[in-house]
Amino acid sequence: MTLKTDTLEQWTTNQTLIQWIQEAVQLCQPDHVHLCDGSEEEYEILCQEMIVEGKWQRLNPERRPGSYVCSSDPADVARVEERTFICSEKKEDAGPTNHWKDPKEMHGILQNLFKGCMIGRTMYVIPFSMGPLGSNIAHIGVQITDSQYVVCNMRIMTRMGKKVLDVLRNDHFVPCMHSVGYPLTDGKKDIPWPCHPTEKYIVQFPEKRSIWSYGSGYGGNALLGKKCFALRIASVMARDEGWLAEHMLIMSLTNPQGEKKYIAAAFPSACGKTNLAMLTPTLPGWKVETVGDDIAWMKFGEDGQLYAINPEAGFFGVAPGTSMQSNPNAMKTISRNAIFTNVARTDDGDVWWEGMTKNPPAHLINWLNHEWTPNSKEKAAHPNARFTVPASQCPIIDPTWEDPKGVPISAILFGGRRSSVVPLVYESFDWRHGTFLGASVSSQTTAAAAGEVGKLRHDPFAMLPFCGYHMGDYFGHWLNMGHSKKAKKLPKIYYVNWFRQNANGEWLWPGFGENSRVLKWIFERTSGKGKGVDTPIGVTPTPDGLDLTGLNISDETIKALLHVNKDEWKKEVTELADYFKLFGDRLPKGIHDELHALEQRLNSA
Ligand code: SAT
Ligand code: MN
Repeated sequence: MTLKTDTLEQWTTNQTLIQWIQEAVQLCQPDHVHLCDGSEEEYEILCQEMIVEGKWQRLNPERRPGSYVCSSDPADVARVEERTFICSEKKEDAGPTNHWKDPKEMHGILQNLFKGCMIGRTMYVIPFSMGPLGSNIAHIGVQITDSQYVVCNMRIMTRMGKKVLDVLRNDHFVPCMHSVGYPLTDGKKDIPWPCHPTEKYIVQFPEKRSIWSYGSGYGGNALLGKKCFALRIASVMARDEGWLAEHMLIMSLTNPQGEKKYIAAAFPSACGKTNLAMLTPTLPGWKVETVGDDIAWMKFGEDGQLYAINPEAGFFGVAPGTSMQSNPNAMKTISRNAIFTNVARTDDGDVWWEGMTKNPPAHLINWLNHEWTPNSKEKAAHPNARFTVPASQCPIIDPTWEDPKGVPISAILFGGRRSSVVPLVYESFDWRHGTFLGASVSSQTTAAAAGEVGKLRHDPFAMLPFCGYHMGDYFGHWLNMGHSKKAKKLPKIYYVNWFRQNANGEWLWPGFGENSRVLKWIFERTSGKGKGVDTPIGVTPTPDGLDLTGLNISDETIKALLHVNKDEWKKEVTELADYFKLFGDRLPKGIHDELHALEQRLNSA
């Protein structure tokens, strides 16, 4: 088909957009084109279409109104880091932590793959804003896709539709091309989860600020506003324009006196960002409210403080492990208007996953569509099963979460899953040391990415799979932000580890709501209070610095949690020095000096 210019001109005045859509139609050869308006009717029609086509099921409206469940192809369940490329003009600009291909060569590959890739399908065009419409921290993208699943998820995860074009007018947008790579050539029938069985490409062109994704329909591979735009492309924009695009939750903390502070925290995928962002404090009188659970864009404000927005409008959270015990606010958020992917279905038309209730239901249909009982060998839900839900439904959503100015950040936390070595919490000496802490994050891998689970890997700033340029330069950008002329009051930087274990492999710290005790210490430290003790790695709480009232935990356990073992840390330094060699002469001097200073403190202590 061809799409008339008149039709497009009635929809938008943006000539670049019109031309790009026309080129995409020519290349992908869809049967129809649908220009998304973002309305509820449009959403309903697509959901209904997917039900008729056997792709989705409606959940029991009495149990979970407005909600749907679907299962992906078992070969399309997580981000595919091996197939993710940063195609910068020069190889060295992608750096050693990214996969790179020459942009011209990649362009050729993609042209071949996308040729006719939407035959027999509808092409959807989705204008979306990352960030509140009109915020000067927000940016606009337009995604083309042949997946109804993607349209419905994008409607929850971003501000989407007609209202975005009104703001975009003739300005710049990030073009995001996506196809599941399953054309319905020669009348081939559609299947419940179309994707390409083998060919997958998640491609970012940083100089062109464009994204092409082929072959997958799942999460960060397909919802291109999220990791591809809001992190990989945005990190490049942020470097060039002097701001930060980070893999961080944003939350507020209010003390019993009513004083409120905002915190941002970076953890690798599936390490509890959503749980922390929605935490229910066990400490009386303390309150947590949620601004975002995955991504933060931060800019210095007029007053010299760092202000953050959540560029997303929804949560795409890990379902397994989410329960009324671990995260009651998430459970309430997903009580309606949610999309569930790769969870199990109960006999009464609801959903279930491992960890949702203490006792599993006697019978389920699992994510693979198989009959399931508690004796089954298979999992009920895939470990990376997800819910998609509007952030506005969170019972503790912060009243300022859509403030176009953003919220002022007092503390930044880094962390990962570390069963040993790393204490429960420590504070950096200053911004440069804090940047070093971010650079030194390592964590055990999770099911959020395809590959082995539980393996320790370096994940600097929790950005390893999401940094759109050379990681060494990214460290340098963080260091530069610290001496930016605009910076008057920098956030304090912390490293936390909820996952330390004893010799028997048992968690030392109860986690979840009890993490409020650590947050209280951080809150106090940012006010110049809170008792700390200098150690070679940073400032840890004194044993009485943490409020442990009402917590049944022994003195030894607390000691073990806060312990800094010099020999272990000397090994950590050797190992880090080895890792940093990867960045060659692009490792900034500031990071090198911090490593050296840490080594000296360990040797002289
Ligand atoms: O699939 S996503 O990339 O959106 C989730 C994650 O890895 O954090
Ligand atoms: Mn994430």
